[in-house]
Amino acid sequence: MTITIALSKGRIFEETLPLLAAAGITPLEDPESSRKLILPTNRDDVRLIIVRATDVPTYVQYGAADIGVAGKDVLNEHGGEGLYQPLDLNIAKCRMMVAVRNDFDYASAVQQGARLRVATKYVRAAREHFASKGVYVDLIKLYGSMELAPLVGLSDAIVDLVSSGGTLKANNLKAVEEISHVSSRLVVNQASLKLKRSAIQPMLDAFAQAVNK
Ligand code: PRT
Ligand code: MG
Repeated sequence: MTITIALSKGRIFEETLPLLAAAGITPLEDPESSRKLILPTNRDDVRLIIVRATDVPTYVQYGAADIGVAGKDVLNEHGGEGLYQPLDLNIAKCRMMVAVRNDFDYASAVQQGARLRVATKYVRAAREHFASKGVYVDLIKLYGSMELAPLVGLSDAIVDLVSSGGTLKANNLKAVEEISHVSSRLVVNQASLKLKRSAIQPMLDAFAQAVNK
């Protein structure tokens, strides 16, 4: 019985390493230097697959991976179908915010009932947020570098993730509203949990213990 864990490169991989270690799992290669997409671990029965952050829920939903780690931002856009989400890992933390150019008066625009153009990768979260405020928006779907959109006139505002705030600052943007706090969750394929419980449950317990430390 092999357990496949889906992770994305970068911050999620880095911040998941100590949790894997707590479950006795050490990757034998570093995804930053290896070109392999399937990484062996010190355990014969556990392997890692390296996928795009937005694709983690899809691999787990279809059972191509048994377990994965994904941000709440990503899970909310995916919808979470077929995924058991037992644990908030409290890693890769940031906030989802509305941001505009420093010279844009967001409060007056909203108060005057202006129809705002909002560029974002998080169309679902943005739609829910502005609908709940009763603000009319035209959403423009982007796949990255949202910070550019207000600078070149593509949009009035963006919905993006902010951690240090350095990217907004460097691009003369300001955050004007917080939508949610974001961290990453463990996701588990529901069928895997039933069929491979003897291998998966001890991992979940070890992760939970490491998170609560
Ligand atoms: O980068 P790539 O296009 O391959 O994919 P990705 O951006 O989906 O992956 P990755 O690894 O960058 O992000 C994975 C997860 O980390 C996200 O789904 C979030 O849950 C979480 N996370 C935590 C973040 C950030 N912090 C973060 N700061 N994801 C992205 N950012 C970006 C943000 O979009 C903005 O461009 O960092 C920039 C802002 O950072 P500051 O520090 O300048 O505010
Ligand atoms: Mg990124």
